Amino acid sequence: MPSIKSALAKEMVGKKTSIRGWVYRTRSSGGIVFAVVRDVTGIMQVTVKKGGVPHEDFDAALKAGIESSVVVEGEVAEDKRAPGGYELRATSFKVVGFAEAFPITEYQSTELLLDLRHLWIRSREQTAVARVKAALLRGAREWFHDNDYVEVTPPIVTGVAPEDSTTLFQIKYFDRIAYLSQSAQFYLESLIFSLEKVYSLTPSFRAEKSRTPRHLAEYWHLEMEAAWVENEGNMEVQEQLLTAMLHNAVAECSDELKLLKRDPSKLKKIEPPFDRLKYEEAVEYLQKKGHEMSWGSDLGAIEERELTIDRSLPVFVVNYPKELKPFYMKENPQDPRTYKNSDLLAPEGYGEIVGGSERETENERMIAWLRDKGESLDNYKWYLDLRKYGSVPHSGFGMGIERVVTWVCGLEHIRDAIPYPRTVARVYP
Ligand code: NSS
Repeated sequence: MPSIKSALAKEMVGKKTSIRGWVYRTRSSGGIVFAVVRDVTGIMQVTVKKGGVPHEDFDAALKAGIESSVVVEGEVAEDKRAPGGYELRATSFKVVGFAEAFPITEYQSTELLLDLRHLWIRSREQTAVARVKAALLRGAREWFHDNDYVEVTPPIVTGVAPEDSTTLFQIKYFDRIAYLSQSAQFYLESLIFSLEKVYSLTPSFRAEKSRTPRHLAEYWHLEMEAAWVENEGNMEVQEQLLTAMLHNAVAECSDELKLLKRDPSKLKKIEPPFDRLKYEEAVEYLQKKGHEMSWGSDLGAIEERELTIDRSLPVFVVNYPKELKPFYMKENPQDPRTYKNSDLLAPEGYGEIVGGSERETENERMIAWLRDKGESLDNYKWYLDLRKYGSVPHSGFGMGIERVVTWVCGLEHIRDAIPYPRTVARVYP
């Protein structure tokens, strides 16, 4: 069956065609039903005239409320007032599934829309976000493929905590305790000794109790790890990958971006290199702006906003103090108080979208750290083994896909970057 987009064309005028989709709007006056029908490609006005269709079809058109699924046959005609400039004058109007009174109307509370998420995801905004997200991911996969990375499939049920152990989700795993993965990093590290350049796209879990507009309990994590790459090379991969993702989203989804009130040309202008700002310089800048900061202060949402609000390109903050970052990062020989690491911050105030580093290759320092934190070395034995058998300099990073989508689509809250957001307050629907 032809798509709505293909029916909305000058050369279709006077021709018979059929469309199918869902009633988006409907009204009737004086023996005519005007129904706007949507499918994945667009919306089209259908006019159903009493006498122009079989009797039962006209009754069906009168009864078919918003979100009823329909198949319509008719003739395309020009109509300047109709969306897209054309309408379908129905000769047949069949309802496939009647819709009860749709519970979502124009003004609804955020909570209600979250309760009705399974229906709200049909909205044009949510549909546009889903398409932009898919285009970003396709851009990423293509870039990795073109650059000889192998996609791998690490486990989600794990016994290790690469990041903050206070945000681990524990699960009952037969007669033991296991965790939902926070990051595939350690498993990716193990795979570089044979595959050299790997990436994965997996759900990651963080038991974040705080309700913030940029934290989910479950998010999609795009991670890469590569042998023979130092921290600078790691940042170059991030710049190129992100640029490829953005440019693909612009190429595939400029209409969706416009619907979301984002200017595609702004994203198109983003190209490497991105600025590199030392943590120390970031702190100085923030002090000048009146923030109370000193060496060792973390950069949270407020500080990242200040650092990026006036920028149109992403920016790397590099060489964080060790106390702010995890144990697996490589010490910076130029300033041993810091690591060879980077956070990539999105512009316009959005803040962190990627965290990455060169990895420590000496076991001693990592063992000392784990002991210090009271971690069981048994759980990490396999990870520490990797340094014993032909270790090489290597680096990697993790990108929070919903963080990128939030920025690219200009969303106020990260929950709108995923169809079914999981937060401390919500696992329904
Ligand atoms: O904790 S990270 O900063 N780093 C890692 O997990 C590394 N082990 C990744 C690696 O090197 N392979 O998380 C990486 C990114 C971070 O920059 C955010 O963009 C995103 O993951 N992230 C989140 N997104 C949404 N919600 C939450 N709670 C969240 N936590 C991190």
